Amino acid sequence: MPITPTSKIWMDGELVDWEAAQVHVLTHSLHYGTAVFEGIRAYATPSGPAVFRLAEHVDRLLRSAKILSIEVPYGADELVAAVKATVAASGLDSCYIRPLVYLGYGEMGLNPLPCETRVAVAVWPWGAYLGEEGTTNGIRLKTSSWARHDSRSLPTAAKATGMYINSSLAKVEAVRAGYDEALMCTTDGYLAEGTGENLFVVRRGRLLTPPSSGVGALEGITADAVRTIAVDLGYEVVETLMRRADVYGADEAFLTGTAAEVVPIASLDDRQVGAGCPGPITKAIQDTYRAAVSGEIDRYKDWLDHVH
Ligand code: PPE
Repeated sequence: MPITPTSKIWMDGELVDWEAAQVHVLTHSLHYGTAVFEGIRAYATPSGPAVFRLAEHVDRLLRSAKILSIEVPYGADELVAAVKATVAASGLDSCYIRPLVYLGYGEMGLNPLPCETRVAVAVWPWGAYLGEEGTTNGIRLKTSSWARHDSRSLPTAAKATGMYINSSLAKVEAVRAGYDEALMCTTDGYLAEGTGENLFVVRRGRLLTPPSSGVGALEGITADAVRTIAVDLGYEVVETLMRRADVYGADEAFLTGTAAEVVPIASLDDRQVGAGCPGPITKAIQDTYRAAVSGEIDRYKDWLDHVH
């Protein structure tokens, strides 16, 4: 999806022109994938643009950095302010927000410890990540031949750039085969997550989701919101290990993520999921999520951090 430039990018403490946000080709993170990042969204609300669960995203960014032994020269409050300043400078009502903590130019070699940490925040307008059609009518999913990386090889709780090679391989395989998205499993064949989304399966009125740390899935902030919404709507949510056939036989299934939001799964490996897409529970959660991020539900107003 092409990026539409906005006016400013926050870089190491100041807002610089979009075109001026450049790095040297010998930037450490470019060579070894030693960076951590976040994906956040700001939404239009009746009281202006608001960032969804900003504090939680900044918290996860700092935790990811800690896991990789990257020292971040800014505290949570400064990063929250940086995100809001970048959104405000864009003049946009809604946008995608990409904070990036990376190791800069100056040192080379695998030891990251002597490297200087740099921080950037960029924002741009981003529509439906898996397409409008997918969001409305459901996506076609394919089980990937690439296993999700094992937590003994990579710290799956960290949202680190290098780890996304795994997701990219799975995505390319799925797209080349004519599917919208890949579903990745552990090396033992348990369902983990999409390339950039968490998984929910609906069976007999209950929501089932894989245990994040057990299967090497990212602990999604959207997934957490969806669990709260589901419980508020009266549905039970259960963490359980599942296999691909559990999706083949599901009543409904959907993916969640900041970029993707709530996306129904129409089929997995060419087996239609449930009776039609989206199913009623998926639809109710999707509608409630959309209303929540738009500031239309009082109960979820704490999730919104207003920019102005
Ligand atoms: N799993 C993975 C692997 C993942 O990358 C994401 C977010 C999630 C689950 C859902 O997490 P959360 O956003 O906290 O609900 N993926 C981000 C990056 C997407 C991209 O293409 O880049 C996102 O949605 O912003």
